[in-house]
Amino acid sequence: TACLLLAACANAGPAPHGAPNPLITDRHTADPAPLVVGDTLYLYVGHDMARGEEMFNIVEWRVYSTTDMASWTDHGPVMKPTDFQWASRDAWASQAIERDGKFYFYATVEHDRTRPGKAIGVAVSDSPTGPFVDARGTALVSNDMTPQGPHTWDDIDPTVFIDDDGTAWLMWGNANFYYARLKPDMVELDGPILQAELPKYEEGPWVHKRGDTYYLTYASRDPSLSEDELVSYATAPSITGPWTYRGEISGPAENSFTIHPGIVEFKGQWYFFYHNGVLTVGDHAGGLGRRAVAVEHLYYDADGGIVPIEHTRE
Ligand code: FUB
Repeated sequence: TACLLLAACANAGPAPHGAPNPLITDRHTADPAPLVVGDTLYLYVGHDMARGEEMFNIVEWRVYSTTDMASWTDHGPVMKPTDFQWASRDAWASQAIERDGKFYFYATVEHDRTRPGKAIGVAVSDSPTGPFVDARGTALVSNDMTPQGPHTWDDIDPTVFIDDDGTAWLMWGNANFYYARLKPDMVELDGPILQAELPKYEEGPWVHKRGDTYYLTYASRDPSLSEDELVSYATAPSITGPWTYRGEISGPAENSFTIHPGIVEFKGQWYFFYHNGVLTVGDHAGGLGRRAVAVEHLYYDADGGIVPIEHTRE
């Protein structure tokens, strides 16, 4: 159905990007977050360990690196949720960014029992491969800071961006899309938490800039197209919007319900990272809580639109 809906087909032939999909085959990995540092691309992922019908059991974040997109080095775990002393479990989506020679890692976790629900922590390291250490001792964003009512897991999926003027922004959210300025120290919010309306918004925002245009890519849902998440995007003339919806760019991920975009330019080529549920590891078939990260080339049309992306397999 993905092929019919979006011209985005799984299993469409050899990957044209030199990277064999799935990228990591010895364990299940989810929520890929790429970061380019010099001539190396680092990829932060959650380590999926759900068993049976369990929804998710993501025990740690790991980082991999490549200089050529073909061979990948496993640097091991960079952090686990309880390295944030105030957190209890659930290494959900993350993203790292560099500022002034330090690396800041924003990550979703389950708060401890004093404040049930998801929260976002920030950790810091001198190296992209960690180890990362909690930079605050408390959550950067937690359930009591956003107007979510009974929705206790809307504070998930941070994406972080430093604008050309040096201002840093954090964006996140499930069902609601939130954003806030960060202080130059990168570990405190600087001003109110704001909200923007994005059509069919579900979760997993990722922001990038190309030329003068800001791109906000996110997991979306439209039951008239698919029961599973798709990837949609909007563009804007500034990081604070106004965002113009531009459509869907990626069909559902095979066998995983969720899809989670991560976009970077590396050595002159744009890449789209995502996850799917096609990988079997040992006795454990792929699925909702056993995902596998993958990558495709990303292209823009003459109007700056993102060309719909085909999912490939090795
Ligand atoms: O991996 C756990 C959650 O599933 C993420 O936070 C969402 O983006 C979805 O991928």
